[in-house]
Amino acid sequence: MPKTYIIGHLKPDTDAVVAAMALEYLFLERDCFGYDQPQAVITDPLSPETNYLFDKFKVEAPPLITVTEIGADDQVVLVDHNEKSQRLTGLDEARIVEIVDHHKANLNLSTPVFLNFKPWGSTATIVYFFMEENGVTPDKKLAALMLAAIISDTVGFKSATTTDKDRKFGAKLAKLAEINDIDAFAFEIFKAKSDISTLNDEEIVQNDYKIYEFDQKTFISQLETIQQETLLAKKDQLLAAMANVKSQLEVELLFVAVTDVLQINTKLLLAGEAEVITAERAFGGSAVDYILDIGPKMSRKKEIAPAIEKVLKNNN
Ligand SMILES: [Mn+2]
Repeated sequence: MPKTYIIGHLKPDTDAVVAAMALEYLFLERDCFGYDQPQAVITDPLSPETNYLFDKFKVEAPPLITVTEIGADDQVVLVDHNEKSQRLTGLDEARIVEIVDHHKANLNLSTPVFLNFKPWGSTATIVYFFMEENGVTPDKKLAALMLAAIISDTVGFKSATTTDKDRKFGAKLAKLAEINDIDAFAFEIFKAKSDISTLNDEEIVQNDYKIYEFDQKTFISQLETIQQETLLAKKDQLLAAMANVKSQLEVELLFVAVTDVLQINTKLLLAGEAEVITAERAFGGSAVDYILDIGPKMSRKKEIAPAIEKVLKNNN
């Protein structure tokens, strides 16, 4: 019997994993979606933050699969991503039947699929909306994880991507999860997110990155942390690691955003002179020793990547 795999992006964050689990829950509760054996899966290991949350709430992680497990009769629902560069490598695009996402669409599929895009703060917010529409209530643990996903993606409802839907559904999920102190829960999540103790410098640079096909191929990674100063203190090692990653991944520009989620501030680490010029044009100000303070901008999706893209477009 065919299966329906529900898959988040490569190097999944909490939202990608939890939104997949929440969709599985919804699809199992309601036959009307018509999916055979819906199953949330991951295709890369969990982040320390997601591991922390699964330990805390004693929830089992979705199984880790490889592309060879997806058969010719199986279907795939993508969550929290859409473009090819962020999908499971080798995934046959003909398997995709639905996409649930809150990122900019960059698609050219050859067949019609269900597209559920909403410009909200997290994919978990969108899945909660579908749950409400269908009269489905997540259980207590899933509610806690969905709240965590919203908090993680919106940096505790402080990112520019936050919408009223995130706040409203976040409050409902907190009630279902019996979490009274949302700020304390957010701080726990930020602490877990900041834990990069098991990573070497190149892994730190690549911990949460996206490659954008702008006029120049551009790598932007983001470290959301409560220890911005500690991270910047090892700037020289990070710059060396950035140079290595830049040549390994064959990107033309490489930026690492070090975002202090408590102070609400981002400092951009710049891999070289081209990045310095681009960043100064995009955000104003002057870089000092390959660091540019871009102030309270925290959203890669809404603030950082678009500003860089605009400068690169105007260059040509
Ligand atoms: Mn997301």
